[in-house]
Amino acid sequence: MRLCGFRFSNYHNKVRLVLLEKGIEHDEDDSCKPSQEAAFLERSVLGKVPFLEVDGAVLTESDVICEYLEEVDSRRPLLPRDPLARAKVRELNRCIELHLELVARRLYHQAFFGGTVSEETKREVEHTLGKGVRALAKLACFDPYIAGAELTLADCAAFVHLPIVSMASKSVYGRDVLEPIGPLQEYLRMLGERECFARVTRERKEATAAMQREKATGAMQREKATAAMQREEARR
Ligand SMILES: N[C@@H](CCC(=O)N[C@@H](CS)C(=O)NCC(=O)O)C(=O)O
Repeated sequence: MRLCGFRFSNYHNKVRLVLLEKGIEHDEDDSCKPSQEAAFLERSVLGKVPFLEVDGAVLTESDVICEYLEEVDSRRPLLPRDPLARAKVRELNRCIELHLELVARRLYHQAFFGGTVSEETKREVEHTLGKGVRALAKLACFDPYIAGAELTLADCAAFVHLPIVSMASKSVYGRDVLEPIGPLQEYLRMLGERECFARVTRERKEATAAMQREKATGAMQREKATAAMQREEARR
């Protein structure tokens, strides 16, 4: 199987964590960026990443991919056996992705990409995030993992998404909306010490640095080209 996406994508990294924690052999194409080009839509129906190529088929949606991995390889389970406990893990996952990450995503344009978000959007997002935070505070156990004594899929989701929600809210509101969730930082630090989690973090940072270098080189090349054009214009 081959995981396609890029290494500073939180959703891509969630699937990587699952693959690595489970010790599933796989290939990775970390050069895939989201696109609405027809050729890319042939590979990923919504033009998003990540997607998993497996036996000539393609699976999209990181949750679907993680659950598929859980079904095909249960040697190192990341979901409890008990149906109710399994559902509680999924409930946590849903809370983190649907009621926190997806909501905070509306701030990323301003928080990370130099854009501006309207005051109305900021207000709406802050209100909705408040509800998600309240829910997460009730659902999370931190005992020591987010769903209890065992590492689960919900830890993989929490590790990649919650720091971004914190960063975005600090940047836009000047406060961390996740602060009321007391043990969160300690919990994320504990997860970060696990070998696979540390690896994904290290490789995310390397990918981000490489992307920034590429951008800087591109900007320098554009500046040089503009300066050359201006010199040429001045000579005419
Ligand atoms: N629900 C999707 C979300 C994936 C997602 O939003 N990926 C981002 C990159 S981190 C993306 O492809 N964005 C482009 C877009 O939304 O068109 C999943 O769980 O896989």
